[in-house]
Amino acid sequence: MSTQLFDLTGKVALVTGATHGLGMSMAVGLGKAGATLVINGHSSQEKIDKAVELYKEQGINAYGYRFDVTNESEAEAAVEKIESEVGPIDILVNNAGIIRRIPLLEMPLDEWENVIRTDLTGVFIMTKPVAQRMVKRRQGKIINVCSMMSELGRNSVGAYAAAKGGLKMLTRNMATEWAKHNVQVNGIGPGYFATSQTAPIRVDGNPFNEFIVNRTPAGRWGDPDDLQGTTVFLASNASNFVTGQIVYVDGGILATIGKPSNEE
Ligand code: GCO
Repeated sequence: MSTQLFDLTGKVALVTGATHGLGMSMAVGLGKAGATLVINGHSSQEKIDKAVELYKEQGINAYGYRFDVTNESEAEAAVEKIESEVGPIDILVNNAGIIRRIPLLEMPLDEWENVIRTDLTGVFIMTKPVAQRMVKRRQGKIINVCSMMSELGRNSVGAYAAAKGGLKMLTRNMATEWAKHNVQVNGIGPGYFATSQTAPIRVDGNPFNEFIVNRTPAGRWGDPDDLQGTTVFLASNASNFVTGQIVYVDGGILATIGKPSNEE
């Protein structure tokens, strides 16, 4: 019974930006639960092909498509193509995102717009053609990758925080509009994870590294695999009456104000 609840056999899952990092780890979780994976990237076809090979090596049925989630006509055409070549998209994970660490007083408008366009508008652009089809079929699971910055500010990440805070509300609004069509929309908010995105702030000697370990009740950076259980849950029948929630997978960060560095 419980394994059936979480089984994704026969489902098609599109995970954006899943050529590396957290997206790849979430996608592996879905693939291991039985889903056929479709990943996207927008840099090079070579990078996408390499990632698809990595999935296949793990016994996962995977396909890769190159398109830009911020380009409406490309995203619409890709959804059309994926549905005719692979099958109806049952699960969409909006993972593609970027960050710029620039203080607001110095933030050039074009960098601000780039972050908002990718991390917030991109989710709207990508989700619309997928959800139109899910609503017609009366079935679908959408997972938006939020952040600690959906709840908290931090010096230098203002545009990212604005986008991820917006994404939390976009998630709730999508959930509101589509619940009656049996489409569930939830968010996953990763805490601080050891990925290439956080590599520049994880280097030895950077006080931020120690700060995060101290600020996280679990006392460590997240391992990308820590996201797989929540992803599978939100993609499966186990969560059929769960919608509009943001599940923070953060080792306890949001539960606490933190502690002084001299405290165990
Ligand atoms: C930062 C980090 C974060 C994390 C993550 C936290 O500079 O503060 O990169 O933004 O990537 O999103 O949830």
